[in-house]
Amino acid sequence: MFTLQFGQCGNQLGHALFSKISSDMECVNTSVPYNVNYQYSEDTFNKWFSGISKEGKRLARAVLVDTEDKVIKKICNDATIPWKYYTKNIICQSGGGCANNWAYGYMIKGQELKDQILNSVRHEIEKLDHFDGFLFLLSSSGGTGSGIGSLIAQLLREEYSTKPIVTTTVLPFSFGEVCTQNYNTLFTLAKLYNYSDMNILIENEQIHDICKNLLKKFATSLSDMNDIISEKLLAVFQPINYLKSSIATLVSQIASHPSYKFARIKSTPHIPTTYSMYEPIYNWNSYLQHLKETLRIPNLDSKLTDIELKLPSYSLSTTAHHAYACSVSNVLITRGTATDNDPIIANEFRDKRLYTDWNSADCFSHLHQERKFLNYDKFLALLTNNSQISYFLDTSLNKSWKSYTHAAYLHQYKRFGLEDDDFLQAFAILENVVKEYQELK
Ligand SMILES: Nc1nc2c(ncn2[C@@H]2O[C@H](COP(=O)(O)OP(=O)(O)OP(=O)(O)O)[C@@H](O)[C@H]2O)c(=O)[nH]1
Ligand SMILES: [Mg+2]
Repeated sequence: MFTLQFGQCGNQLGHALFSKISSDMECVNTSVPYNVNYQYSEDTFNKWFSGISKEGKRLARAVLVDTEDKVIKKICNDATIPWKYYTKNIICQSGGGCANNWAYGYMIKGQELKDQILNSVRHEIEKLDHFDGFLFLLSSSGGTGSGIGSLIAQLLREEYSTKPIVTTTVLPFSFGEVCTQNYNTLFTLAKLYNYSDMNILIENEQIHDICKNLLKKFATSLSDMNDIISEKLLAVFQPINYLKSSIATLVSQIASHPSYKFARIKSTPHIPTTYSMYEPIYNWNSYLQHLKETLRIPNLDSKLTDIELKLPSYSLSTTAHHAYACSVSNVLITRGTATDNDPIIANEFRDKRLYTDWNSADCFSHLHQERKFLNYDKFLALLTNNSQISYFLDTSLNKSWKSYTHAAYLHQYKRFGLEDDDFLQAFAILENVVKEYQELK
């Protein structure tokens, strides 16, 4: 895996991700024999790191890009951690950022920095015997991550046409942030739709609520949120002991149809570290049921609680007010020990009624890793490509369309070379995506 971190969000999230990987490698309570854990640690190292520094720290296989140096300085000066970045892979200007403007990132700053970024990527890849794929980390609503990230996805797609590009796109809060965020999200999602193989969407608003409701963090910080997002990503991407878990296989299981390339990660349990010894321990079946309930959608105008914000024991209404989203495909990843008394039976997810009828053969797979993840007795993630995605996209699209019809803020994009045609093309791509997801059955 080759990680590319863009902008404030991408870099802070990347830093949290590598720290979490290191914590996972260093867990003592693994519940597997020494040799199995050794293999897991070795696979983890090979997947995410590409060497050891002179001081004995793991060197992350990552390239960092930003157009202001505040965040990069902060994350690279963290001397307390057992890993670090290669200094030559840090591509950072000390300017004032891309002013929350996708066009400035894509048309101007991206053009200035692209050769340096691509050279760092090529240099890292030359060192590898086997190269699995790219993982992009960025937010859709600033200017650097969204604009430069989009450009680099496009250029890497041309240069490495057969290598999977997985993007993780952090979506903004629905209110209270900057006025250009909906246009930036529009352009980012439209570009990545063309150039990435699978785009994992993370909603900041939902992550914030997970921190508040499940971790009981009443003053949630970005760092708390990045911890949760990292757990979600790693629950999917940490090693699993079969070939099946390569990035290419995962992408082909989840996003094989060119019209449906968006995915989300539902995961459980997320528990406050300080209280974990008092947390109830559930059996696998309760967690599986809980994850399945996260696929519920409201019927008609009824409102639905987001099940990911609840504990598994939350008693669900059994009245038939809710249906399940229609999935293109789901991959369930379970981590921890299963026993005869507490087996993992994933049949619930094989229910054909959860899936679109044209993908029924390959719609579901289950991967398991005995080795505990981050000291959790059990941890589960559902990588899901389903119709729920249309809700966010539709809302965001409507907001940007409304601004566009009032010609609001357009000059900020046109002054960097974008034209009405670029807006209309991006709207057309995403409107089509929303329609395809809404029509899933
Ligand atoms: N989850 C999470 N979201 C973040 C973080 N930092 C910023 N964001 C979100 O990202 C969006 C802003 O994008 P940034 O990443 O700050 O922008 P940028 O890519 O640096 O672009 P410019 O600053 O405009 O050059 C907002 O929606 C923030 O809520 C973070 O560390 N974690
Ligand atoms: Mg920034």
